[in-house]
Amino acid sequence: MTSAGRPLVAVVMGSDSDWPVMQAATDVLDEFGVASEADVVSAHRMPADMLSYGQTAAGRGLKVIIAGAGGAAHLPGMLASVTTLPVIGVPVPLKYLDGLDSLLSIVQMPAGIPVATVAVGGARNAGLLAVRILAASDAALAERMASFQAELRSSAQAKGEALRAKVRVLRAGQQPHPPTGSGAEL
Ligand code: RP5
Repeated sequence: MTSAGRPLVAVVMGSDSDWPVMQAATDVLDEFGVASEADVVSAHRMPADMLSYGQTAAGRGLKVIIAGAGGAAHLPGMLASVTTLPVIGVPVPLKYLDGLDSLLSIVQMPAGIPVATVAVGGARNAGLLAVRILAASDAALAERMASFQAELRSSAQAKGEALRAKVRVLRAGQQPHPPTGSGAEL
């Protein structure tokens, strides 16, 4: 599987203004060598095209759809309603309401039509979730995910080691306080 092959993951968004957030999804898919396509598919401004995109996605060989939108963010849910593919929703934060509007629009789906919603602005995790979905039936990709997670662990351990060293230095530089009630304070 290479990022130059036939796209397996669609990264779509309601507007090109979502791209600064959504690019993290295509970036991480590239890191894992998973081919993806990126496009603007607006649920409100081009509804017929959006429905057609969702209806033809599986037939074009796509396996996962990542859909990001902001505000009244109906794109992920509407795509999920016209495809059998797993859909991952990315709430894009806009100028007002800090993305809470996007989050609630995407996450509160009615029973029967699931959208796997990531955190506000969580496009990188959306890409990683898409990799995990594909890795469930791709041993080589699962191996790469395991290596990635091992690197995360090493990095977190190194942070702990650095923090412990910092605390040791701070404490070594502090004057010890005399115990209270010992009379030393008189
Ligand atoms: C939503 O409207 C898009 O997903 C975007 O987050 C938001 C604003 O779009 P623009 O006005 O910037 O094109 O549908």
